[in-house]
Amino acid sequence: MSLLVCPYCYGRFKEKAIGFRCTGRPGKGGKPQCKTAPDPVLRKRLGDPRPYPPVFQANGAKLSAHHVDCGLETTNRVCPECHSRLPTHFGKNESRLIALVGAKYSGKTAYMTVLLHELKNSVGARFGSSLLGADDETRKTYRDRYEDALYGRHELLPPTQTAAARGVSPPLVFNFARAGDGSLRATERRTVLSFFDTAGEDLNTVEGIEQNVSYLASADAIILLVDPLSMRATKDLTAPGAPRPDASDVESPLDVLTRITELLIPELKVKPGGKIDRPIALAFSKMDALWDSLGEESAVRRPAPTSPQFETDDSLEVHDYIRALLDDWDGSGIDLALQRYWAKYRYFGLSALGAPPTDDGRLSTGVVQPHRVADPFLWLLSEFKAIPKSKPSKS
Ligand SMILES: Nc1nc2c(ncn2[C@@H]2O[C@H](COP(=O)(O)OP(=O)(O)OP(=O)(O)O)[C@@H](O)[C@H]2O)c(=O)[nH]1
Ligand SMILES: [Mg+2]
Ligand SMILES: [Zn+2]
Ligand SMILES: [Zn+2]
Repeated sequence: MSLLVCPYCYGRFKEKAIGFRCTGRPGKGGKPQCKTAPDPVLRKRLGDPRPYPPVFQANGAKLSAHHVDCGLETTNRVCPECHSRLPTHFGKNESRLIALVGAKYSGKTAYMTVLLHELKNSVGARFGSSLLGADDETRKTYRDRYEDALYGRHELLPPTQTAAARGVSPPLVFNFARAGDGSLRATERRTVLSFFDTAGEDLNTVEGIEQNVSYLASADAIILLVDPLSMRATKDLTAPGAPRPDASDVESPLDVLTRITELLIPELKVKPGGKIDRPIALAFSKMDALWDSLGEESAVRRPAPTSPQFETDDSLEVHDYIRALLDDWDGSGIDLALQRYWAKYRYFGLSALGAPPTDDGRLSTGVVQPHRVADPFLWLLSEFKAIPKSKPSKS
């Protein structure tokens, strides 16, 4: 049986190794109540210093276990590596880790915030799906730190702190659920999703890379966000007033792609001449700043499809369009690298905000107007067979 991967620490283990955390309720049959205390494992791995009842080992393939000390049954299953509480039915459902990476300032935090918002709302309506934070921490952090800023106060989010500066911070973990075939006995299909908001700089430092290695190597798929404005050739195409990154400060998209590739090849034991067998979505962010340079009829400017399946033809048109743009933007090295080292890749063009922000870090139109943000994610879900996809009309 294949190993499971913890959505919180990316540790790998067998289902049987899953641990249990006692409920901490008063004992049964004259047995004492188990005491709560800070859990050194949880504190070390995820920086959580709060007190919890003890963890014990039992058959992790079962959904509950009896704690001998207090005689009580518990359904609170925990990761053997970091002691995080695992999502309900973990190990019985699909669990997919999608890594979101990109250079500093490429738009990762804005993208993650808007993507999750879209998954809850418009994508939910389109696919009959729901997205719920898997734990209290995720629900609270997403709402307080991300959603309220962008959707409530219309402010951009501050640059993400590096791993070294912020210490450990757990990823956001969600349950994506979709009703089955619509029949009466519709079974829900659930996918556990884990998002880790990396700081772009973390791809530059040794500590940062170490943290990212386990994250990237455990991921089932990668979304690599690329800021088209970081490519020199787009300078004259950028809408007037749209902020551009300081070229001396950000890494080129090809450098980031090369680094990820070099990191994964040994980690995944790719044979010489072989390819990395994880799908990678290379998504150009901030396309709003380049609207006017794209043809009126461009597939990238077209609104995303609304049908309850992934539209393959539409996606391939966007893919081809971006590939052609890459040539214009002196980015053909990116395509060569993807062809050579990655078994499955696709290009996307999107905008999280819909319009360039103001200089003082606010939304210029006052509202978030996302464009095609869910595309890369839906492509990956369709690759995982978590949502249906249409057949391409030409092959
Ligand atoms: N035009 C435009 N600009 C965007 C968009 N999303 C983000 N930006 C700009 O890009 C800047 C960086 O965005 P972030 O989301 O903080 O980027 P990041 O990749 O998380 O950056 P680090 O955390 O420093 O690695 C923002 O301050 C915005 O100015 C977008 O959809 N359109
Ligand atoms: Mg960030
Ligand atoms: Zn874990
Ligand atoms: Zn107990």
